[in-house]
Amino acid sequence: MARSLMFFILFSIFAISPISCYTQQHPLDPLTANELTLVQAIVKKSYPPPKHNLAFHYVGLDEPDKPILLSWLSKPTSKLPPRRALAITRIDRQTHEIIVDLGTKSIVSDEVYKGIGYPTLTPDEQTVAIQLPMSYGPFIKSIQNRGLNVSHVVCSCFTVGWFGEERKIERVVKLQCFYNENTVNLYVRPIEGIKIVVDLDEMKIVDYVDSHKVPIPKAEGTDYRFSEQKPPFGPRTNGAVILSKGKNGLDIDGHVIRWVNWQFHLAFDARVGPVISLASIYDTEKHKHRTVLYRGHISELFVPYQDPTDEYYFKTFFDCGEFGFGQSAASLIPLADCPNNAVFLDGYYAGQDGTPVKVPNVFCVFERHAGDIMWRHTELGIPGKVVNEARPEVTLVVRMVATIGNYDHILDWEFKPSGSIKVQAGLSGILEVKASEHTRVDEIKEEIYGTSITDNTIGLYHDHFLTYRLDLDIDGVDNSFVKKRLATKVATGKDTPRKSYWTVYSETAKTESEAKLQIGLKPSELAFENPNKKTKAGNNVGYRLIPGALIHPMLLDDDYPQIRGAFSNYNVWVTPYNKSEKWAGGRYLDQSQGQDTIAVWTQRNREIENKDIVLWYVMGFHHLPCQEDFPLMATLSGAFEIRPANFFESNPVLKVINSRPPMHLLNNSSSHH
Ligand SMILES: *[C@@H]1O[C@H](CO)[C@@H](O)[C@H](O)[C@H]1NC(C)=O
Ligand SMILES: *[C@@H]1O[C@H](CO)[C@@H](O)[C@H](O)[C@H]1NC(C)=O
Ligand SMILES: *[C@@H]1O[C@H](CO)[C@@H](O)[C@H](O)[C@H]1NC(C)=O
Ligand SMILES: *[C@@H]1O[C@H](CO)[C@@H](O)[C@H](O)[C@H]1NC(C)=O
Ligand SMILES: [Cu+2]
Repeated sequence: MARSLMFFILFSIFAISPISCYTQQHPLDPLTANELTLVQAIVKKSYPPPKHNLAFHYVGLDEPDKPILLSWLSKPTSKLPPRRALAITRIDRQTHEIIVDLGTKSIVSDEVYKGIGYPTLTPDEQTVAIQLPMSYGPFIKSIQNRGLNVSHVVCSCFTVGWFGEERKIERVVKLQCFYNENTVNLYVRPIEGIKIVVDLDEMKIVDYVDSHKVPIPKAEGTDYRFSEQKPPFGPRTNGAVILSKGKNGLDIDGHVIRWVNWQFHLAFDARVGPVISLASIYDTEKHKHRTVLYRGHISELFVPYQDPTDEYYFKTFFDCGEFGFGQSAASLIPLADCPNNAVFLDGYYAGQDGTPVKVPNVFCVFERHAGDIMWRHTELGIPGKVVNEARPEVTLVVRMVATIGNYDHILDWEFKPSGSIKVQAGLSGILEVKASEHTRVDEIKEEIYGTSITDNTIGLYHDHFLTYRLDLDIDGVDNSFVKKRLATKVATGKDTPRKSYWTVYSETAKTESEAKLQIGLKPSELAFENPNKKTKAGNNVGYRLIPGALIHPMLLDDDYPQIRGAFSNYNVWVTPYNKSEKWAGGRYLDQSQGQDTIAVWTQRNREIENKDIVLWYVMGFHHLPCQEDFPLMATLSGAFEIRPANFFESNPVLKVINSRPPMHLLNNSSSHH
C-alpha cells in the first residue's frame, strides 16, 4: 500500500498549536477504496472462495486506542499509530471478527463470535433474497390467486427480531411483498396474508404460508414524482436559491474540516454514517484551539411497530445494527438535499464480496445562512440615543441521508461560531402501512394499531428512538457529569412579599447509575464539566446539554423488543470511555437478545467522576401517523444541542466580523456593520 511510502507533514488538529499544514492521511481517516481492496485480498487469501463461503458484513477502520491517538496528536511524528481494519465476516456459517494490519498486510487476529445475534445484513444478500419468491411456485400461485401480475411484485427484507425463543440457529429474515403497478410508491401497496421466511446463509425460502387475502390499496394518488402529478399545483416556492455563493470560510483538507473557529475530522462509516472526531473550537482570548468532542456519531436507531398481530409483531427494527446507516446512504441531490454553496464528499464501504462500493455525494458540507439572529439588542434607555445592534447567525452543517427501505433519515451536525454543536435528525419518506378491508374510519370496529390514512390503508403506530454516542472531552479528557436540579424554595424572610422562588442544587454523578436519567419530567440542567479547569470567575469549564425531541419508552420493560432496545430506557446515560462500547444495542443486533446493550454494560456501575466519560443521548418520536404523512411524509425533525456553559470567559461571538454578502445580490448597498 501507498501508506508505507507516504511522507507526512504533520499537523494535529487537536493540538494547542494553531499552525495548519497539509496532512496526507490522518489516523482517523476512513478506509480508502484501495485499503478496502487490500482487506478483501488479505481475508480471501486465508479463506479462499469457493472453498470457503465468505461474505463481508462490515469493514471499517479499527481506530487507534484513544491514549495512543492522543499521545500521537500531542506530538505528531511521521510514524502513525498502526493502521488497522475490522472486518466482520461470515465464513462457512460462522461470524468472524478479523483485525487486519494494513501496514504489515497481515491478519492480527481472527476470532469466531459464538455469542447471540448476527452481523448487519449486506445490501447484496438482500438483493438476492428478495428475488427468491419470483421463481418460487407457491408464491407465483398466491399472486395469481389474487389476480395480480408477478412482474409488478417487489419484495423487501425485514429482520425477524427475537421473542423469547431459545437461541435460533438460522440467520433468517422475513420478506414482505408489494405491488408497484402504476406507481413507484410500492410501500403503500402491501400484499397481505403471505408469510415468507428466507434463510440467508442457505439463500432459500424455508417457510411459506399463504393465509388470507386483503384488497391491495389503490395506486392512484400514491406516486410522489413531480412528473406524475396532476393539477392543481402549488404552493410555489423559491427552491434552494440562497444568497451566499462559494465555499466561504470552509477549508476541507482530506477529512479535516476547518471553518471559522471550528475544526474537526469527518469520516464515513458503513454502520453509522458520519463520524465527527476531534472537534475543537478556537478561543480568541486564549489564542488556542480547545477540545470539545473527541468522537460523535449516531449509535443505534430502534423502531418498534405497535401491531402485535401475527403478520406484524416482529417489526421491531434496529436500523444501524441490522441494516447499516452508512451502507444505506443516499447520494445527495445538489440544490435539493443541500444548498448551492455545498461541498460534496464521497464514501466507500465494502460490498458483500469485499469489493469497495462508492457512494457519490454521501456527505454535503455547507455554510448555512438561515436568516436567524445570532445575537441582538436595541437600547432605548439612554436619553437622546438609540443603540441597535444585531448579528446574523451563520453556521456550518454536515449532512448525510440514510434511506432504510421506506424511511429516509436526515442526519445533520451543525457547528455554530458560539461554540454550540446541534445534532439534528429529520424523518421523511414513506410510512409503513398495512392493507385493510375498510375504506373509512367509521366502518372499523376492531383495533387497527394505527391510523386510517386513505382507502384500505392503515399507517401503523411506531416509535423512533435515535441514540447518539458523544465522547465529550471538554477542554481536556477528564470530565464530570453534573446534574443541576432546579427546586422550588419557600421564601421565609420577613423582607420579601414573595412566597417562593427557585434555586439550583448541583450534584456530580459519581457512578453510572447516578447518570441514568429520564429527562423532561423535572426541571434540571445537565452539564459536562472539566473539574480540573476553572474560569477566572472560578466556575468549572463546561458544556451543557440542551435536550430536544424527548421520548420515553411505552413498551413493558420485560417485553422482548424493549430488552433488545433497552438503551431507550433513559434519555441520558454516561459511561466511562471504553473503545469497544460503541453500539448502544450491541454489536450484533440481528436476532439479538439484549445481551450487549448499554443497560447491561452499566450494571457494572463504574465510576464516572473526573474521568474520560461518554454521553449517550436518546431522542425520538412516538409516531402516530396522520393523513399528511401520505403518500410521503414531509420532514419531521428533532434535535439536541451541546452548548458552552462557562467554557468561555464571556460571549465568544461578541466581536464577530461578518463579511458582506456579494454585492451583485443586493439591490441596495445598505448592508453594513
Ligand atoms: C404482466 O406485466 C408485464 C409487464 O407489464 C406484461 O408484459 C404482461 O403482459 C403482464 N401479464 C399479464 C398476464 O397481464
Ligand atoms: C469494555 O467493554 C466491554 C463490553 O462492555 C467489556 O467486556 C470490557 O471488559 C471493557 N473493558 C474495560 C477495560 O473495562
Ligand atoms: C432587486 O433587483 C432585481 C433585479 O434587478 C429586481 O428584479 C427586484 O425587483 C429588485 N428588488 C427590489 C426590492 O427592488
Ligand atoms: C435603495 O435604492 C433605491 C433606488 O435606487 C433608493 O431610492 C433607496 O434610497 C436605496 N435605499 C438604501 C437604504 O440605500
Ligand atoms: Cu415514523
